[in-house]
Amino acid sequence: MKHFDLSLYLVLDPDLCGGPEGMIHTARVAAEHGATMVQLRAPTWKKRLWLETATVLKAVLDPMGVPLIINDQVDVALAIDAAGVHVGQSDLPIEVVRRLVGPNKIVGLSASNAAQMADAPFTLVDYLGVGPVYPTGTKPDASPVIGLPHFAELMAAKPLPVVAIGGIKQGGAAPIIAAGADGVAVVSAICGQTDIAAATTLLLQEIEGARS
Ligand code: TZP
Repeated sequence: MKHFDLSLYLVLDPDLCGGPEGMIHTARVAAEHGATMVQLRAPTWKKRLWLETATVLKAVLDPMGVPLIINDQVDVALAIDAAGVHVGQSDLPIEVVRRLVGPNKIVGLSASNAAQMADAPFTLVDYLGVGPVYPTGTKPDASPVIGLPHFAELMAAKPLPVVAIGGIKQGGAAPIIAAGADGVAVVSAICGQTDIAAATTLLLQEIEGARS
């Protein structure tokens, strides 16, 4: 049975986290302090580095029960038996991804507007990553900012569990949960922070506070 918790979803970035070693350290500390999922995302990497880093990340995260999701590289996800894959609108089509990974892996899909959310093949996808909700400097080619009011409208009709992404910092997570998201995905709010443990704990407290 697939089990996952989108509450606080860390997306690792090589530049912001300090390369593979920094990513592994960040993932370990964040998972120890309550991050519920970790995604390896490195659009410029060669495949060998993907494989090596993903192998270590899985060894770190598995004992803590934190699923490792691989961005885009379905072969790497299969090679290391990752918990799942996350793909964007221009990556392999979901039908192909699901055929390759089988029924038991977690499959996430990025969506940045109502049409993409409505078009998501919801029997084949486990969750949607919706954003950018706020302005972000982390992804230069990100889609237009959705903004909180429209994000709340999108949440009213969500066909699948949703993790919000894009510019989410302390203070920005609670309104997203209040708007109906199942969790928040962050890069720079954790990656590169001087106190990763504190950054993770504070975000988690904010998310839990918004739910209660
Ligand atoms: N997809 C949409 S926005 C984004 C990604 C990968 C970057 C989010 O980074 P940050 O630092 O949390 O704004």
